[in-house]
Amino acid sequence: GQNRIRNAQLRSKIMTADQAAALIPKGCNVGMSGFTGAGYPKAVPMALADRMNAASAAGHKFKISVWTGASTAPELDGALAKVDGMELRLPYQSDPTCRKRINAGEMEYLDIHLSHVGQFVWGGFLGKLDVAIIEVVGIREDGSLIPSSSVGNNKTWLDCADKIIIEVNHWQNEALEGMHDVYYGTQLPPKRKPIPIISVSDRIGETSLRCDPAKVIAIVETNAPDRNSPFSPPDDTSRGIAENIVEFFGHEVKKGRLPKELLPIQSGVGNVANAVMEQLQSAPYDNLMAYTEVLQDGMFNLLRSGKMSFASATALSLSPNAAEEFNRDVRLYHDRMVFRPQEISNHPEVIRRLGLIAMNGLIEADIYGNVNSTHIRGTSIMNGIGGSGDFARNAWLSIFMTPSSAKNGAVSCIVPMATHVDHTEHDVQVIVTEQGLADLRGLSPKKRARVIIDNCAHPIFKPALSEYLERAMKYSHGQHTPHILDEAFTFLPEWQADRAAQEAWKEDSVVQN
Ligand code: 0RQ
Repeated sequence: GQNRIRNAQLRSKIMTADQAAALIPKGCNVGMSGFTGAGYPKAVPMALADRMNAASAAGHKFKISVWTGASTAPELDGALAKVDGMELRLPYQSDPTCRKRINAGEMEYLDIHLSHVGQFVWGGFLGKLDVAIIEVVGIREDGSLIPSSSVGNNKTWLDCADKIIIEVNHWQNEALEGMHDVYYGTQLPPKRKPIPIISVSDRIGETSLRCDPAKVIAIVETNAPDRNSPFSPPDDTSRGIAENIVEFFGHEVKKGRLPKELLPIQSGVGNVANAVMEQLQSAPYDNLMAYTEVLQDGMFNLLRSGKMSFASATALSLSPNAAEEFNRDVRLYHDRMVFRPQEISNHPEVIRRLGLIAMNGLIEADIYGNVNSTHIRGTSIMNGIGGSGDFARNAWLSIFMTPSSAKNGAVSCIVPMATHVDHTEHDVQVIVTEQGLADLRGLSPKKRARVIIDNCAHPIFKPALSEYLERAMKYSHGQHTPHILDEAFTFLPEWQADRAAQEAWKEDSVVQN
């Protein structure tokens, strides 16, 4: 512990996770570190879950509100959701138990653009932050904290919380020290100044997180890996999507609309995003750059092979194999990677200035180009909007990618009208599936509908979508964005069951009359 905790005054605060969890009051707001399964606290949340369990066995309710950077892991979201210990969760989650509780109406969830969280807290819109629990690699002599595999909202939590609990994780590589860039120049309006990032690799801040030692109530030492889930190897569908995107880049370069080393890339979470990065490995582009949120295996491999010269992110989200490799060679990446707070990695001003190519997943897109990233059947949350809105609206080129169908072909991901809209037709420039790619730029709604159906829909659903559009273009009251409103959601399998039940009920009541 001595080497990692170099500040003598703070060393006296070392205790067990149980002792630290005992210092967290019931009903408080807790800001935790963690972003896409990286850099989350690994011991105190579980100890807290045990305390909650004991309280509930004794007939008391013990809940807290949990704020993070983004998704965490079973040891945090999973453990707290299992004991029904979260009153409210924000801003992004992807835990199965957590999701179940939210969709059962047992837990509140606030789905916020990831770049907005910091300013919401500073603005006081979310209430007081009582406790911060932050995983770090170590503590410097001056008491500042060396961030671990994600920065997320840690700066905001440390600045705003009344009390701070630090987890020093010995599993995290000490050589991460120096790879972070924590910017301390953000202000609230009307005092804001430009954020001086002109190119992806610019450093504008400090390598550690400032921390007031007087607020530190506990330090807990851990030795546990990040979530590090493996990615599925690219299948035909994700390879098809990736090939369509790479072909499109070639077309754009030929037209002179993208430079030959492309523009800085943002790539979303998940297998499809990872497959696209893998595909770039064999594409004819060099000196690629990334200005993104999450650095997954595909992007790491581009850095390793030298196809990508620099990546800026807020979190490292690697598979176990890639994590092992990164840990072994970390020094090689010191001048090729930087990790920033999420308010900077996702900042609209910087995204717009750098002119990013943003690539994110979706749940469904409608024929006019509205995208649903978050809700199954318009009512159940999947994960959350994450950073997709920060990037989609402000990127130079905004691409959404998806398999054309879900649930083994039972559900079309291209629908007449999205059941929930996260990204409007104005923010979506390109939609791509394994079937093909629709470039929507410059197209009016009816032309967009034609090209989305023709290029992106699965052949099984294409005739019905075409027929819907044709009828809407005959019978819709308005002919700017034609719809047949009482049929707009009939693509949902559930709708057909509901409809059959309704018809049966109608027939019954006619007979009875
Ligand atoms: O569920 O595994 O239970 O079958 O949704 O779908 O196809 O595996 O795709 O992993 O890329 O996730 C939008 C959720 C896509 C993700 C979303 C079901 C499908 C499967 C996942 P199962 P896939 P992906 C920056 C960017 C928002 C945040 C974001 C996401 C599951 O990309 O969370 O973009 N995006 N952040 O079966 C019913 C449909 C469906 C459907 C998919 N139409 N109907 N189920 N599914 N389409 C990073 C961060 O912000 C951190």
